[in-house]
Amino acid sequence: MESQLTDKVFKGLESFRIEIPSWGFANTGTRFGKFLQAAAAGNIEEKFSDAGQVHALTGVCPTVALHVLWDFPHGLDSVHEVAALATKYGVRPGSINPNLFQDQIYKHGSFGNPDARSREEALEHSKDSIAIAHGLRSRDISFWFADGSNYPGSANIRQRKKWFEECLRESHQALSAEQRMLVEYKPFEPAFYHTDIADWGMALLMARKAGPQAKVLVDTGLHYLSQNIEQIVAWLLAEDMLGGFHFNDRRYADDDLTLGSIDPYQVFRIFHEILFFEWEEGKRAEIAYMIDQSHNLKGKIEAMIQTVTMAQELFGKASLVDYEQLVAAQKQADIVKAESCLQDAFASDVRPAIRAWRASKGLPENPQEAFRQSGYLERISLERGARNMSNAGSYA
Ligand code: RM4
Ligand code: MN
Repeated sequence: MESQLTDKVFKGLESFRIEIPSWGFANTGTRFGKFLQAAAAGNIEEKFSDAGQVHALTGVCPTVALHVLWDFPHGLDSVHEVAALATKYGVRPGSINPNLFQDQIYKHGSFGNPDARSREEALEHSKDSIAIAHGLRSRDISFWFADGSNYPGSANIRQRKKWFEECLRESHQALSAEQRMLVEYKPFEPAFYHTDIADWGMALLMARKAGPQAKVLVDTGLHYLSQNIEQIVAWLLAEDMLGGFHFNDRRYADDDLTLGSIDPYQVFRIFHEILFFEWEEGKRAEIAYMIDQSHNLKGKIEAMIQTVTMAQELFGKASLVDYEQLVAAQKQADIVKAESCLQDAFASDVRPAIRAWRASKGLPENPQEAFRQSGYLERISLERGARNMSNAGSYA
């Protein structure tokens, strides 16, 4: 690759960091069962240890997304322990995810629940999550709501919208000046008739009503098939309302497949819209890149390294788009030339440049191979195996 292009890839990689989720290291399953892995993390210390490995080998995952219910067994009182573990394993707490969908009180929703007490408890949990984030100096609190209904007529859709607005506004008031509220959306599942925040437009509206520190979070797996996600990204950027991403890939719905495994060109196009925006505006977009995947068959740490590596490749490719040429071609309505700007960048093999960048940072050129050589997986499989394999959860 020409040195000018290598420079572009280096520049892109310098700015690219991606957050990994604590829940990606735990044993998870499908609706039908869990297939256990001996090496899975069973507690917050093990999750930090595994995340620390991914960061040590890739150098680009300095933060870990945490789920309040799963990672803070004593709520706010767990903050010190979590902070100490983060220091011990060389990664920082990242976005804090309230859990407003698992407790029994959320059977009919959280902020949209017709029962006032359930809404109050949801609000309490939301404020606790914000306080936890504050205690850990985490900037982002990511809200995802499972709220919705399964049958026509069973929910007052407009009333629930009002409750959502109220609760989000009140949560927003609890934010400190440097914190942000990210509002995620999902078209369906677990609700199969209506979902309270079902698409980016609803999330945008809710974020606007919540307050100035609220932005939209785009989870790439949570759209209807064939939806143009990069257009959503471009519009949110133009409105200064894009807060961050949950990256994953899918073939059908919320499949949680590893990023780029099905449609790498789509991820490239998303990165392109962001980098093009930054080039035109001459400023960085304040976006949190996060992974939201849990792997039930692939090895968890390997899958995470594979995802991070793929994200770097696609970001590196998007960094190669020649904007001067692109803008000129767009102006002249030269469709083929404009399209080629993207296709040429996408077709470029950036892997040698990425390996060189890693070497320049003292990182292993092939993090996956380095992980396999490290012996870490064998060690944790032995240490955790007996506990993990006897712990077969049943869905029946
Ligand atoms: C949802 C959504 C959220 C995640 C939960 C567990 O589908 O993607 O971000 O926290 O799953
Ligand atoms: Mn998500």
